[in-house]
Amino acid sequence: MTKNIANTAVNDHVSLPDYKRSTLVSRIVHLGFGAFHRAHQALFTDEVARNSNSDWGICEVNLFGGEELVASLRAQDHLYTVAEKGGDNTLVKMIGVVTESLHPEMDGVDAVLEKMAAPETAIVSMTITEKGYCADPATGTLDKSNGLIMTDLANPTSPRSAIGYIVQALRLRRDRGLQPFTVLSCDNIQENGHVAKAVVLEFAGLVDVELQQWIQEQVTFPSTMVDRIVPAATEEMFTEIAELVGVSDPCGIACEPFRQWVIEDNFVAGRPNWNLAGAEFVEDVRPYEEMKLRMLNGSHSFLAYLGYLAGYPFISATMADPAYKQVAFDMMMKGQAPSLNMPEGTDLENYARLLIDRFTNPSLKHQTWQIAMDGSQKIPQRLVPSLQYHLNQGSAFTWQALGIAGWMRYISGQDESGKAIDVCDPMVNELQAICDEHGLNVSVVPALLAVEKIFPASVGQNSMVIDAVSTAYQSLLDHGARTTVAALVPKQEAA
Ligand code: NAI
Ligand code: CS2
Repeated sequence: MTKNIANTAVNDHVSLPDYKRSTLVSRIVHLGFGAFHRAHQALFTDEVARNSNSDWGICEVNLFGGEELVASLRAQDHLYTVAEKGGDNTLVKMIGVVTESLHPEMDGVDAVLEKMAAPETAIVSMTITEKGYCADPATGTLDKSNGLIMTDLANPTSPRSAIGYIVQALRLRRDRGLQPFTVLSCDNIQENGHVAKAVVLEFAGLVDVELQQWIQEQVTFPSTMVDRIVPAATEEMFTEIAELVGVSDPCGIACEPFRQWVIEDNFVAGRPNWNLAGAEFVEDVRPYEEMKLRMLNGSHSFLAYLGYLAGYPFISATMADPAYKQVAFDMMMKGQAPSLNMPEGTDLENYARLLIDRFTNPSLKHQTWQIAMDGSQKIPQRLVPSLQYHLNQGSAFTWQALGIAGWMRYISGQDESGKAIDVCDPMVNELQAICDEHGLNVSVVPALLAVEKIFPASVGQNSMVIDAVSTAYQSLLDHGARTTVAALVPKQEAA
């Protein structure tokens, strides 16, 4: 028998689940057993079980990929470890709240639908990446030209997309006279609950208008702000976790110590007391979401594109460059913060300083390439709304313009030394066709700004935006990313 964390004694310092796992019930079905969920929602739920007599367990589902991960999870009794890596110490926790797992390729589509439609399922939560919502990124409405959506609309009882699964599972519940579940989006999307609701309702309306009405009346879609930096797993990380735990854990994941979860308290069939693990329940999550998406994710994307182009493989490496560190802070405070409308007493400067420290954490190897992925889905959340704010105010949007120019230079598919870039994006074909037509030439800027799925016309067709992004793009061509970023450091600080 292969040794794993379920059948081998682990090192003493690993904090183990101290509750009775056999009493847990799969009340949550989670779509997207990726890196983030393991270190965030599952860990919060585990902590609730440690701090109370909660019976909330999770059935994990991966709709796309990750079959090996699911097989490994099953082999180790659905246990796995999380290593929280601070600057100088690491805490290792074993998570025990995962009760079962399903995968349509391994268990069939119906097994997943039946679990979602089971009477005890109270929440269907999701970390399926921005593209999983099959929404038009600029408007947040259902993208009916999306291949998965077209397939699911033609065959709604055997879905492939997360949206198709949710609608079909809700149809089964309605037909069986069961109460609905809450749909809980935990992805980095502005008003993620509203976007989830919009795409689910629109899809339902196209297959069954009465079902659409039932969902509208019965189902809630609370929005959430989720935060914890969880880089994708690497071989180096697995080796480190094996040393810390005493046995290898193919489902283990490392992350930063910081975590935050702000949730709209609007659940139709109950919820765990995630507040016992530090989550905050609020009436309106929007200001928190906007703060995080613009200050953290906006500057993260900026650092990812301009860092990658400069040859920095990790965010911590870009932060070791004093110019990048300074410009990231300025972008947060001067570029993004002014566009926010926060509750009184929010200290945005303190928040920005914390973000700079988190990005600098040298023990996290967060690849610039990973964050650069799926830019077409991220830029509309992270850079466009603040740019729009500055246009309305008549104020400078230098950082947003350079961030967008960095993305355009990155998706050309060729780095500054002429090496190929592996561009991952659901719109890669459309975007690279535009890039190929123009080559590395500033004429690509208006052509990309005209892609309305990413840039609303009020931004993409605005001559000030076209000029500012073109100037930044030309500088990237003429001088490269490092020099272009350094030129944004205010003179006295550069001296
Ligand atoms: P991951 O790559 O480890 O996992 C992605 C998950 O999404 C997988 O479970 C996969 O099955 C699923 N997925 C991918 N495409 C899908 C589709 N079209 N439909 C349905 N499911 C799909 O990524 P990770 O790190 O777990 O991040 C996932 C999302 O979580 C991010 O896109 C972001 O929205 C959110 N998030 C991630 C953070 C991080 O630091 N990793 C922090 C905060 C939020
Ligand atoms: C990152 C985020 O991959 C990305 O695009 O910006 O996943 C980031 O790490 C998280 O939002 C932090 O909470």
